[in-house]
Amino acid sequence: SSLRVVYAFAREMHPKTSDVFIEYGTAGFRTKANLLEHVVYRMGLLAVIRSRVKNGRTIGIMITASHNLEPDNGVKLVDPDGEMLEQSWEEIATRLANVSDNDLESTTEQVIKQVNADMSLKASVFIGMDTRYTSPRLAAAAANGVIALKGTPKEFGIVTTPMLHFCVKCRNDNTYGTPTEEGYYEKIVGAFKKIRQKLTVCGDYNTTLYIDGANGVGGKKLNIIKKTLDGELDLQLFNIGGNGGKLNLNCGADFVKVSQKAPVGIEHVPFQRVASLDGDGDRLVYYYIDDKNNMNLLDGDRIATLLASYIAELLRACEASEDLQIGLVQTAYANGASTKYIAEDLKVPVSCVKTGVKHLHHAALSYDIGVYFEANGHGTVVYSDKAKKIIARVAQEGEPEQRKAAQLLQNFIDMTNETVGDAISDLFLVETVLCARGHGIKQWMSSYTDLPCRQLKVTVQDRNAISTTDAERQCTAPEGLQTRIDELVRSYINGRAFVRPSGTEDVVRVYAEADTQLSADKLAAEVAQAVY
Ligand code: 16G
Ligand code: ZN
Repeated sequence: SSLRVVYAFAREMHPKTSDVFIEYGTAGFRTKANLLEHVVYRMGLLAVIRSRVKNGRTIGIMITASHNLEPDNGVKLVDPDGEMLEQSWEEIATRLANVSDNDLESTTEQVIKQVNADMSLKASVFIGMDTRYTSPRLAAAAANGVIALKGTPKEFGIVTTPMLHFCVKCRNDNTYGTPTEEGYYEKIVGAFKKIRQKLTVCGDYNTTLYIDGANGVGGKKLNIIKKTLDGELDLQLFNIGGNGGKLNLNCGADFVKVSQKAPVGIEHVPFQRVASLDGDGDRLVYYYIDDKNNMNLLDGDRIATLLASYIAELLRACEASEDLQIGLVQTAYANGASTKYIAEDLKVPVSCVKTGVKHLHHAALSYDIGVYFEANGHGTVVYSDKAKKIIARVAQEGEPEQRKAAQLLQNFIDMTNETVGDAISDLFLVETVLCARGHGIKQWMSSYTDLPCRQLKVTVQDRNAISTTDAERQCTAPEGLQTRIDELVRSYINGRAFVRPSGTEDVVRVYAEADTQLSADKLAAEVAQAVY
């Protein structure tokens, strides 16, 4: 059959060159770029099958290893509504990635039967990639996989991960926007401009914002956006590639969050707010250096609380807060001080789920308006149809003051990339809230005080020997480890610690917080010892 030719082609063009087992993890497949070509080709095949199971709706393939260093790369699939691949398909993806070239044909047939795909349907696949030099080759392999099963690939070239999610969503639901990079700017940046016309720059807010682009795609796209902003925001871009800056190396959101250090490549001015993006533009943290040269970090928890408190404020102004339940979703990494602030000061319900965007996103959908953020800066806001309807009604029919608030909220919703966490969209949301309140970075920082914390990673023989429960806050195996952690934690004021196997690296992660940095460091080190 013609499919025979396809599999023979795969064997020659994108052969499996490694026997190392690879798994579809928290964020798809991720490893050294030179081990990925056959995997990506096969994800092209799988995306076509998935598209047909979804009646020909478009599926996305993103080539990126996010905040990892340049030699790594990765691939993940995006579902029709712009969400992460349905969890039950992760095992299928893993199976298809690991079979030998000889078994690829029979395994693909098996998968087609198992998921009951009608292979006579049309199939559409959007492919995007980050700035890694290995990405074009991998994107081409993905396209070959799509073509092999007679699907239609559309390559977007270099885009942020959230841009690809956005385009997939728009292609399948044209009420959401236009499925192009320009369509993304039109909707998200357009909404920001509309909102800025309604606000006046006042108080301690100033329009200068420094950007740490991690030498990745996000900074490059902000450089395009910058030219279209007239005075609403004065972006000073650093680490946008060039000048010998290496992707994610000592810069970017992950570096800033984990090391709690300022990135290289930036001219620091005391109290100047800096927005730090990760390599594929789906994470955002802020920081500033103060007059004592101390680093002050405003992480995902801080962004979540800022957005949630502002949305709650607008809902009250719309007199819609009775009808609409807003909630916040975090993970075990959320700083204890933020959780306390949300519950006690904002009085917003807060829940904790396992690490990984899909878990947060899913939990956020259970609220009328769900705000979710990982401490590392990945997050967004999702609005239910009910919320959108009520807000639209108030915007039309409310009293003048209510109407104004509801219209602001509508722009706020348009500015949000609801499909996934998005550094660019989140940046505009944050800047909007600060501007609306006339707040500078110090006022934002003053809402609560973070507990000092420390993250470590430990290399062990088998990280999967560690099992966790209660949203990763407790471990159930190996025996005795949790008891030991409890003992260690008990001797610290405001102590809290947990361990979990990483979903993206062959390590165990340790998190600790306590009343002082010294204590947090010490507790983390002791817990790391206990893991060995
Ligand atoms: C991935 C996840 C991120 C999570 C991180 C944890 C997505 C799109 N990304 O980057 O949400 O925080 O993994 O990594 O889900 P770890 O398991 O290695 O700690
Ligand atoms: Zn990322």
